[in-house]
Amino acid sequence: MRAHAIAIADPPLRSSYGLHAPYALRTILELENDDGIIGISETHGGAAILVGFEALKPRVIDMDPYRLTGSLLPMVEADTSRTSFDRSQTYRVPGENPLDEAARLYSAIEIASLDLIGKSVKQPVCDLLGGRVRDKVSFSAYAFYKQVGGGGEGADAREDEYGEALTPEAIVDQVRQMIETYGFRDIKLKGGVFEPDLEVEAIRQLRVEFGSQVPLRLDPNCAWSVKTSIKVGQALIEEMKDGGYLEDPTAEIGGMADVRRELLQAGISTPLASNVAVTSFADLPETVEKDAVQIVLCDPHYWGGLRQVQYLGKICRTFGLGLSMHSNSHLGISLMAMTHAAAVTPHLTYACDTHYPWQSEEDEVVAGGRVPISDGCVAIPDQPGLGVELDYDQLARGKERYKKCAYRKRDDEAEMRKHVDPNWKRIPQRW
Ligand code: GKR
Ligand code: MG
Repeated sequence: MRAHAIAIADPPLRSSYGLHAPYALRTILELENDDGIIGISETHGGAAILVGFEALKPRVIDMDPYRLTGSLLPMVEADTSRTSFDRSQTYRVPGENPLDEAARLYSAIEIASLDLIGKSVKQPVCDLLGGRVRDKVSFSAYAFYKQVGGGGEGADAREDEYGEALTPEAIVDQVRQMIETYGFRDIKLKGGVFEPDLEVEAIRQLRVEFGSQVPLRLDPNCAWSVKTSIKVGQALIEEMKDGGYLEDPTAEIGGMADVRRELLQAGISTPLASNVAVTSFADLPETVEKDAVQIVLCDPHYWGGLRQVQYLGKICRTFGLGLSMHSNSHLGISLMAMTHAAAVTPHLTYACDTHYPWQSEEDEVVAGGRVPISDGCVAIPDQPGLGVELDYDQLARGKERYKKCAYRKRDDEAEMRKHVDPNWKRIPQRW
């Protein structure tokens, strides 16, 4: 069992959390069996998760990858804690919430085990899990307000492919560029950066430019009060029709339920989605009872792996909820795990999120280069396992970057102060 800490260039993207740092931290996990077959996975990065993997080593070494459920699943099943923080974010410090860490660690081990099994029996991961229900998986264009510049620093700086985007017009240009390159057919805008009226304007301009065939999502990561969320919901009735949604407008299950109730009373049925208020199975009973969220955003990295995403799909279907997929800055191994998860989850009702267009070829650790996205989709390859292998030279470069990088956890607020506004403070409910 080998966990490799890497750093990958990440452009200065904005959100209500602050600003992305020049490097995003990731971890690449390798599990090697007695025959020398290696299974791989990719997950959140930084110092804390490495400590978690190290602590698990004695339980993982000599484990049978076919018997993962019996050996390690209790880690995930114990994950019944309820928290109000955004667990889709950075890996947390060990001890702060051990149950939350458990699902993340288990996910990475499950995915690497499935890759290993797939490679040993020569079957794609999705076909080990009951078989694919789709051969390709749709992803959405993920637009961000953005400062000028590409990712990386100094001699390691990357091209600024997309340029600055701090106005509605620049967001439209960014999305056009992304759609021209990748063929996406859905659009998500990360909001919570500017006055809600300006973000409403950006969504309106996206609708005018791309038409009603292209569903739109807006996600301010809880930066709005209940009142503001309702105002935005009212302002975007037309734009959110036809497969769109408002994602985490406000904080907490109770807050989301208030927004939903008020919108329904006003005759507005725009669905609410979440990867902040709802991040674990333990959140589902209250969510369903209060009709707080109509779409859950799964993510194999922190919901406990691919099988847990399949279970989540079934639960969502049972309770009449939709299912979409969350993402964070990632490389091709994560993209393939997300694609396989989506391929074996029949009740996936929306295109998945991906940050992949924001990462660059120079940092990809997948042998042969970046995973192709065409017509907005990633195809399930015929190769066994996840369908990708590690490029060890590229991995070594990623490890070098990690060594040089000054930080060991994500801190978007600090980056915002450093590069944009020395007095900036994250205000969880800014508007
Ligand atoms: O990359 O800044 C970001 C996003 O805000 C990310 O961290 C979120 O977890 O994309 C995510 C989301 O949908 O909330
Ligand atoms: Mg979100």
